[in-house]
Amino acid sequence: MKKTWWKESVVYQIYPRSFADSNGDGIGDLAGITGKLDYLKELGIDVIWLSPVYQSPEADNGYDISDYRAINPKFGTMEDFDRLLSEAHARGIRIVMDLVVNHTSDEHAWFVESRKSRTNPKRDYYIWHDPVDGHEPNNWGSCFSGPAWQYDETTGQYYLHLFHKKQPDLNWANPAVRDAVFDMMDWWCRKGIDGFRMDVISLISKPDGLPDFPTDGGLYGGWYHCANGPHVHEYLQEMNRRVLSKYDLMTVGECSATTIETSKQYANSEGTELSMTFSFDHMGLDGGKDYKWSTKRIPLVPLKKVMSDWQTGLDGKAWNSLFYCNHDQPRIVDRLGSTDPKYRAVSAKCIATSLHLMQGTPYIYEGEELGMTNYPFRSIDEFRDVESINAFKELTEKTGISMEELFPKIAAKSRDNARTPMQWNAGPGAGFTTGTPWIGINPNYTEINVESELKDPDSVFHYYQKLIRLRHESELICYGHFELLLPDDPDLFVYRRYLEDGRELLTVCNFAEHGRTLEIPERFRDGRVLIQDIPGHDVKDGTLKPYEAYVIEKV
Ligand code: TEU
Ligand code: CA
Repeated sequence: MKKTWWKESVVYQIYPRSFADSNGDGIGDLAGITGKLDYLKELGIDVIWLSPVYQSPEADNGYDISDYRAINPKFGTMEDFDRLLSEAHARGIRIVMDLVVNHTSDEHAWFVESRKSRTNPKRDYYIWHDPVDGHEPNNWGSCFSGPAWQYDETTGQYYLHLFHKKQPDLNWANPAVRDAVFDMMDWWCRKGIDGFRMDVISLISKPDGLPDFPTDGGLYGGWYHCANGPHVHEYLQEMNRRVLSKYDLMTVGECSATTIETSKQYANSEGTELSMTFSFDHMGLDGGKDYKWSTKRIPLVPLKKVMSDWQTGLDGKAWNSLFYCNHDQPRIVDRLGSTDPKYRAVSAKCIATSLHLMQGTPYIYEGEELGMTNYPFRSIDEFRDVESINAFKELTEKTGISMEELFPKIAAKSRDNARTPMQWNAGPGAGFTTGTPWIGINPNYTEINVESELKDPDSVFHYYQKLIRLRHESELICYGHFELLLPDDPDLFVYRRYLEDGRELLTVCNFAEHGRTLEIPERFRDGRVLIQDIPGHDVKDGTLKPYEAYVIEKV
C-alpha cells in the first residue's frame, strides 16, 4: 500500500463558532482558535479541519457561503486567517478547509445575478425550472423540511435547493461553474492550505431529467436520491486534474449515501479523485421510522458489521476515514456509551479505542477528546439549528406525532448537541466566552473541561493523546489489515490487525455495563499491552470490567 502523510495523520475538527471566543461577543472566532493551537499540539493531532469561516448570512451556520474569498467578520479578518495558518504551520499542524460547493448562499453574487432574469449570463449557474402544472417541477423534499424547490416571482421559475431555500444548488453541468469553483479552490491552495473537506460532494451531479423519487411517505430524502449522480466522478476527476494534483493535499468528500462500491471510486488508490470519503452507514443505525429522529441507541452488532465491511471492503483499494462525531452528529458517549458519571469517562475511552485502532484516518471532533455529552434540552427555544427547528414543525403537522412524543427524539439527535461551546474550564462561560454564548453551554462543564482533564493523568484527554501517539509510532496501526472477531457477540467489539510480515495486534472493547470473560488467544498471552482504559487491571486474566478496553500487540 502506498504510504502518504494523510494516511498517518489524525485530524481534529473545529466548529469555529463554538470553539473559543477571543472578544467576548459569545461567538468563537479565528483569534480564539490561534490561541488554542498549543492545546492541540499537546493533544498531538496533525491536521485541523476548519468548518466554514467564509462570508455568510448564516442560514445554516456558514454552510451557506456568500463570498468564498472573504472571512465572516464575526470570525475575524483575512489577516486573522493568515495568522492562524502560519501559526499552525509553525507547529507542524496542517489546515484543511471546508469546501461547500454543492450550493452557495442565495446572497452570493452569482445567485443575485442569476435570479435577475432568464437571460442573465449567470442564469445557468443554478438549476432553474418552469412550474409543472402550476406547482414544483418534481416531488423532491429538502433536507431541512419542505419541498426542494423555491418559486421565484421575478422570473416565474423555481430554483432547486436540496438544503435550505437560502442554499440554492449550483449547476455543475455548466462548465463555467466548474471553472469558477476550480479557480477559487486554486486561490486557497496558493495561500498554502493543506486540503479540503468537501461538503455533500456526492450530490453535485443531479439525475438526468430530474425525475420524481419514490417518497416513502414524503419526508426528507429528496437529496438522498441525488447521491452519486451520473457525472460526479467525471467532475471530481476534472477537479483533480485541474487543481488537486498540482498540490500536496488531503481531500475528504462528505459523501451522503455513498456505498463501499462508490467510495472505492471516490477514494481510489490511484488518486484520480479524493483521498477519502466520509460515509454514513454507521451513523444511520440509531434512526427510526421518522428518519434520524429517534431515542434509539447505536446497536453494537450491526455497528461491528458496518465498520468491518468498510474496513475489509476498502483495504488496498481505497482509504477509510474513521469518525463517530462531527458537527451534525449527537455526542457519541450518549449514542454508544454511558452518561452515568460512574461510566462516562471509561465508556468514552472504550469508544475511542474501538475506532482509533482501525485502518483509516481518524477524526476527532472538538470536545470528543474530553468525553463531552449531549445537551439536556428542555424546551424548543433552546435549539438554534434550522434542521431541528423545522423538523418540529413539519413532523407535528404532517405525521400527527405529538410534541410530547417528538421532543425527546429531536433532543436525542439534534445537531445542536455537537454545537454547544467547548468546555475549557469550570469558570464562568466555561472559559469559552466572557459574554453571552450564542447557544447554551452544557451545565456539566463544571465537571467536564479541559483544565481538569489536563491535570488528571487518567483523563479522557490523556487517553486520546496516547491513542494518537500510538498511531504515529506504528505502521501496523496505520496500514495493517483488519479482521473482525466474534461478530455476533452482543457486548464485545473485538478485532485483530495484521501485516504480511507477521506483526499483529488484538483490540478488545467491552461495551456492556456488566463484567465479561474472554479467553485471549494463545499467541497474544505474552504480548505487549499498548493501551488499556482501566489502569492497573491485569488484562490477561480473562475478565473484563464494564467498558473495559485494551490493545495487545504480539511480540
Ligand atoms: O451535511 C450534509 C448531510 O448530509 C448531513 O450530515 C446533514 O446535515 C444531516 O444528514 C442532517 O441530518 C453537510 C454539512 O455537514 C451540514 O452541516 C450542512 O448543513 C449541509 O451539508 C448543507 O451544507
Ligand atoms: Ca468572538
